[in-house]
Amino acid sequence: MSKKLFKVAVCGATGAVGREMLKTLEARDFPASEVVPFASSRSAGSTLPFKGGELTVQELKEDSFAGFDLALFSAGGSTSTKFAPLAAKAGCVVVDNSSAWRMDDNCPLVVPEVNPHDLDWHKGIIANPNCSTIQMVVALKPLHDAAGIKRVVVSTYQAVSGTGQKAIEELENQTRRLMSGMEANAEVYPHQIAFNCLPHIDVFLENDYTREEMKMVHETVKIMGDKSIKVTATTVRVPVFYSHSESINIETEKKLTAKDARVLLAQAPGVTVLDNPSEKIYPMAVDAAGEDDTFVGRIREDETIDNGLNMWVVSDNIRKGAALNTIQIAEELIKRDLVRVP
Ligand code: 25A
Ligand code: L14
Repeated sequence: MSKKLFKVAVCGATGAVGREMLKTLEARDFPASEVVPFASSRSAGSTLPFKGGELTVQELKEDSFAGFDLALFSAGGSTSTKFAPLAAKAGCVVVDNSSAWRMDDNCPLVVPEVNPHDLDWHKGIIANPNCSTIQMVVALKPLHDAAGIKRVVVSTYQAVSGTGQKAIEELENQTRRLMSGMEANAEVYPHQIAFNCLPHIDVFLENDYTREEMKMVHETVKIMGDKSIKVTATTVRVPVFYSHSESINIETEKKLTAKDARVLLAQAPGVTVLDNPSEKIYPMAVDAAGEDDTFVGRIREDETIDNGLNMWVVSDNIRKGAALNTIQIAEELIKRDLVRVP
């Protein structure tokens, strides 16, 4: 990695993902000359811990980006829609966590283990995929390269932290109240989330799928760079704080045995295979929380078709699903000498 240092803006720094971005920049010793946290006026003046000291949160404004090299965004779609182009105009390369730019033809959608080469054509704004999509494509990529994936059927079990800090508190409060014989009020989610499963993430669309489900369909094709891959998804919110789990069924062109898949996945970057049923070893949300890797287990052949596999894929949605992937993109940009707006 080059010795050059970069001035980094973290936009949405007070959120669940923004806080994790600061921690990740620190933990990976990111080559930053300066890191400045930005959020809305609500949080301006508050402080966030960084490298043993504190950083003061600044209000994000139109003219905030002068002099910065990189802007990492996780402040929701409307903030990114407004501010990411201003940052790029000021010469700052943006890596954006929201859904705003992902399907824009001018923006690469990148998971560094899968399609780092797409960074080469960036025009200033790079999109970070949806958390459920990221962990799925990390596991699909080595299998697709070896055997050609035709179809994916995925069901997710998604943690509340994906929705942000308020949802984490809602699950805590509802659990405490219900255990004390009190009523649970739902504010963040449309129904009680404690002791429940909600087959509803993001909004319903005209085809009766949710937007979260259709993100998995469209983003997977864009990241894998293969329009022939068919994906169908059911996304479910479960009462888990950190880490999304996914049941994934794939159909491939060529035959892969479960053993073949285990070997391929064990060699894949960013993947840890945890698959020893006789010892009760398989990926679990509580173990993946706080880790960087995507964990894959329960790998078995689908006995209803010729070339099919089932697997269980778990990863920390705030880390690989958001903050870590964003910073890995920034690191890959540095490696490729692409931290400049063309
Ligand atoms: O539109 P999208 O793309 O679908 O994204 C919707 C939401 O999904 C999250 C993210 O929530 C986003 O808001 N998200 C986005 N990408 C994600 C991904 N890949 C993702 N989640 C998972 N994976 P979030 O909570 O992580 O981040 C919200 C941040 O956005 C800041 N923000 C909002 N409007 C802004 C803005 N920043 C700049 N300009 C604007 N106009 C927001 O900052 C937050 O950082 P804030 O200052 O407006 O509000 C933070 C408030 O939260 C309080 N708080 C924090 N912890 C607690 C708390 N309050 C009580 N208890 C706590 N424990 C802070 O005090 C502050 O008031
Ligand atoms: O598209 O609420 O990145 O779990 C990720 C978190 C959408 C909502 C995204 C959640 C968001 C999702």
